[in-house]
Amino acid sequence: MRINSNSRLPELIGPCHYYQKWLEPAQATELQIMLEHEISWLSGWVKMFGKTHKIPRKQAWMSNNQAPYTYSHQRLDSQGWPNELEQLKQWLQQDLKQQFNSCLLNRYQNGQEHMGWHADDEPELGPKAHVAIISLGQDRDLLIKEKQSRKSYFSIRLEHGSLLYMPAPMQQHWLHALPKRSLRSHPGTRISLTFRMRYT
Ligand SMILES: O=C(O)CCC(=O)C(=O)O
Repeated sequence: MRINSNSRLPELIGPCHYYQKWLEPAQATELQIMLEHEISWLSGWVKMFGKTHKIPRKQAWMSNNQAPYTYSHQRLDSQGWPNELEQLKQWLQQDLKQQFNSCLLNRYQNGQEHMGWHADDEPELGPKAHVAIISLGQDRDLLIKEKQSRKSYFSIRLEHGSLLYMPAPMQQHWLHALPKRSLRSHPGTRISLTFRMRYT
């Protein structure tokens, strides 16, 4: 698998850098099929306002030091890095000149599965949190809005094989979400690989 060297220059959208064809479509498809079969995709529940809710997507977690990922009383244990993801991590580090040591994987069965507004600003990510999202499968929209004013607002179409880089200090000032879409317009499955650098 090799990165498409024609699309190394990102498009700047709000506080993000978007690389439309960071992976060739055929490479991205191969990777998606591998991940569908070789990853243990877990359903999870979170507690909010005293009620337990099923998380509307499946997840998996990988970390260099095997540390688990925990949030809202949910715990994901680290799975081993498949060679293909280890390779992607190396390429990201070369292209973005940043280090990554963990990856949260999200699997959205179709447009009905989603992720609410949040920032990736957990203390473990440090004050300069940077996150890189590789998208595989069904195109989905990522919405971004300013935390304070809620006035600046962007929508980014995350395409098959794309890379969205969210550099520091974006997580301090912006929220992002992957909203629900209709089954008719978004029938397919999407996997996102969200690479991070954690300090615990
Ligand atoms: O699936 C996506 O692209 C969004 C992922 C995300 O926001 C996150 O993992 O924090």
